[in-house]
Amino acid sequence: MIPKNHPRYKSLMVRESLAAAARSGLVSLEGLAAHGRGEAFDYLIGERTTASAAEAERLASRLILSAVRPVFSVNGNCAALAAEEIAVFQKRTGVAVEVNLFHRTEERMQQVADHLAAHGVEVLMGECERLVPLAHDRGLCLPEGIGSADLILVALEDGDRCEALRKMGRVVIAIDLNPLSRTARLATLPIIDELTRALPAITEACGTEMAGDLHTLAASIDNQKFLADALREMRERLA
Ligand code: PTJ
Repeated sequence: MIPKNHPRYKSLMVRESLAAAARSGLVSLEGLAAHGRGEAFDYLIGERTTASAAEAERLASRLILSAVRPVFSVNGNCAALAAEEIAVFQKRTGVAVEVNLFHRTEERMQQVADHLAAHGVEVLMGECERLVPLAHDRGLCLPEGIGSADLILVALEDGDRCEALRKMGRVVIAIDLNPLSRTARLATLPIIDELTRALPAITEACGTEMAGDLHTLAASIDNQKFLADALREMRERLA
């Protein structure tokens, strides 16, 4: 039992719920390590949304509003941390939600989809094909989802998929607390913020921001600036 007045109450509760999700198989054991890495970077950035991340979140909402086929790619960690926020985000934006797992089994795919559906998310389901050229299972996706999306929102993953999607001409928004990760460095737009802070901020901005031409807008984004801003914030806190 974690006392409510514990100074790290929220963080400990999130850990506890992720540990339970790992025991049930919703989150992979590796996902717990990924969460710990995120916690460390969140500490460094001050566990708050920086002005630069808020700007990225507004930009993200413009990109999403400008996309014709936006898809949110959700893994076990995302589903366990933010199913409710994903449901609200989807209702506001109409974004398609597809489950994409690194530690993929058909059983886990269904488990993540069921968890999202139980929180009101409409999950795209069907026959996956290897449409993203990757040797591992993140390459498997739905032809009517990530396979034909013009914009893909990814969160809490570091690896080669973002690079592959960019090479396919897709716009990629990455929510990732680690500004040094491959995914953050290679995304069209990196959002260096915690998932459950970033998603509501993007949802809210969708109510005020305007759509434009997706690729013109994407080409105008300086992703290095957002990475540099986050690294500067972290350095300042360390100094
Ligand atoms: O559910 P699966 O099978 O698809 O497994 C997911 C794994 C664990 C494989 C996936 O999440 C992963 O590859 O994790 P990585 O490589 O550790 O990358 C996760 C990134 O997300 C790291 O850069 C973390 O800093 C970051 N991160 C962790 N928690 C959060 C976060 N970023 C934003 N908000 C968080 N809550």
